[in-house]
Amino acid sequence: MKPPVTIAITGAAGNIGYAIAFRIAAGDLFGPDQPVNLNLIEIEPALPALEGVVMELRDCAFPLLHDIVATADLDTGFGNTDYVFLIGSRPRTKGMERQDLLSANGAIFKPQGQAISANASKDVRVLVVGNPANTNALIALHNSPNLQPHQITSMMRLDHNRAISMLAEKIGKHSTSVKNITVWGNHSITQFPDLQHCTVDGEAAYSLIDQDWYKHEYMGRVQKRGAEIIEARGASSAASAASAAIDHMRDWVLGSPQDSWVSMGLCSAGDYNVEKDLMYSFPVNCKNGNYETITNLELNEFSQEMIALSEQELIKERDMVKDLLS
Ligand code: NAX
Repeated sequence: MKPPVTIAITGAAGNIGYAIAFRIAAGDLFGPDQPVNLNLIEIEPALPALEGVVMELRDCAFPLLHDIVATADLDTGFGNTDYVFLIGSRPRTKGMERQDLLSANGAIFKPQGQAISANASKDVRVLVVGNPANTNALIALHNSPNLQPHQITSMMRLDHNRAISMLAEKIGKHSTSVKNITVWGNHSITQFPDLQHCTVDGEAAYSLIDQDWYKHEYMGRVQKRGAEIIEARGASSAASAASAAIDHMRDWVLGSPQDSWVSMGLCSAGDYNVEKDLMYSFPVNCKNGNYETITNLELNEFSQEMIALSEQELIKERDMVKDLLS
């Protein structure tokens, strides 16, 4: 057996936290030969509920699960962590403007970035799930002086997986037939599920679908899937979000399938004319513990317009939190 790795999860008593902790402890993240320690982080009022999660984790007697820390203290929670899932965030409440939401979350992700920078292992990898995920990730990044930009990413994998499964369903194929979908941009309704380079069993997706369906049904359904789930379940996506977070981190660390690419929110280096220093979703391949942006795709006019639209939204979000970006 390998020595355990330490994984921190914020918002661990919440919906997604509750779903992801058990899957990680069961070995779904790094496989059946990788023991794990879990550092579960919550706000003070949620610590009693978190204690219940800890009891259940212990009751599973997971062979791979070693130490469990449950805490509201960030220095303790991020101490020596190798992998971090930043899931807990401030939800939008009635009457709250986007600016208020961004500021409220800034108050969370700034100290978390600082605490990760001060306490986590040097090679820590951080995935931000809590919304607005891309801009929260940017705030965390700007407040983590000891981390390199490539160590913090934001989650677009749920959107990516949704885009794959909805296309597969439409064409009557299995999701594994679908390759090279990108969901560009922000985790919001400006995200762009792009089928220009996508293939299904080797055939161009563009030749299998009707452009009208693509632009007027499919895109909107992917973009608004979160709302569709809330309508049906009376609660937001939790198991699928946890699953996507595991997919994202696993691929980042162990490598993504090399016959396709995945979508990840990362700090823009200016590829595809996306302004630098925005957390923006690009197509990437992951290998040897790193991700590499696919930079050579030709984009048609429609794709370019959609990519720029989401970029504009992220620039506005960044402007709203500029006081938090050091
Ligand atoms: P819940 O409200 O069920 O749980 C959030 C938990 O975070 C709560 O237990 C709360 O006490 C805790 N929390 C709040 N502030 C905290 C802080 N400063 N430190 C530690 N914990 C804190 O929400 P849940 O359904 O689990 O969703 C979590 C976040 O994921 C939300 O922001 C949600 O919008 C976002 N999502 C992001 C997705 C993505 O694709 N990027 C998809 C799923 C999800 O909607």
